[in-house]
Amino acid sequence: MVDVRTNLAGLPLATPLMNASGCRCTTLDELLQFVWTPGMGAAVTKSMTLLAREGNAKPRYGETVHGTINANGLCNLGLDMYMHHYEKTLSVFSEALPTFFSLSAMDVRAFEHMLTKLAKTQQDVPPLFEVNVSCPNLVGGGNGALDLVHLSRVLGLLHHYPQFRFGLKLPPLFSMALTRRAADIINLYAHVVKFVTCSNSLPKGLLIGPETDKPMLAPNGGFGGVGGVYMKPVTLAEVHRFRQCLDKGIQIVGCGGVVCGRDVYDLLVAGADVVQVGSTLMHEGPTCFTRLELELRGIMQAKNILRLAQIPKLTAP
Ligand code: RRO
Repeated sequence: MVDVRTNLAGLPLATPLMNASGCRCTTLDELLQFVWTPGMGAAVTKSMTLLAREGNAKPRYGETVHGTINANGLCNLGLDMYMHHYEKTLSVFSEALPTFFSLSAMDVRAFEHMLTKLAKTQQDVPPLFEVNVSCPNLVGGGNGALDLVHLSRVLGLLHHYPQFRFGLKLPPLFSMALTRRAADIINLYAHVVKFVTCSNSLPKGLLIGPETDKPMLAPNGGFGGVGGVYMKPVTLAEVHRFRQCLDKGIQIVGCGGVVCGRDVYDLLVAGADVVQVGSTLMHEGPTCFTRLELELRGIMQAKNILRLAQIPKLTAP
């Protein structure tokens, strides 16, 4: 019998599969759907800010057969509402499905506000957070590239909250030189940063609507974050590069381009410990996890691989 159990930052996971933040995880109803669906090992919320946000004007999401584009603009219910949902409902299911928060903020002070609130509350809060330092779609926002100074400041802040464990969601970096620079900084904070998620959507893409002959998205001149099949080779490369540069104690969450069990398996070979699913979850709904788990098990069984740790890993070139 193939065993696909694993862990993320020490939390036991029934499978290495979870949603990508932003995909069907903004409301309590959406998050509860995950609890009832076999195949998921963990879940993460939509990136949340201190105060609720409406997000960008619609249409802000588009789909083709190869993937998706979005400029959602960080629409979310705000930290207080997610804390309420966790305390009242999600924590009850946390043993069956560990659910953690994705945190986002415009600057380090806003991150500090959120973390102070989480640290001071008497309520039950998740032990683990994915910190999103890569939102590509804010109107008038940055260019979607990683800002190493901002990253260092955020890490300096996380260091003051040793009671929590953190992951960092990064944009695609596209080069070994930049990956090394980012990893050198992150490795200094291995006591609080337990995983790196690579990557957020491909920033500033453009897709044209086949009916309208115009950009699919209204905000930002039609530019948005691209996910799905378009991303798979980028994700494999990001995961492979980060695995070579990060301390062994820092896990990697691969995100981008997973459609079938073979895509999950490939990301595990490239060095991912856990795999997130975005565009496929948007298109197919949460039952994609049931299918992906079965397909992954089938591939492992055919290769006579009985546990995830036995999957052969790529070595450095
Ligand atoms: O809400 C968004 O527009 C968004 C975010 Br915060 C993100 O991290 N990645 C993305 O593709 N969209």
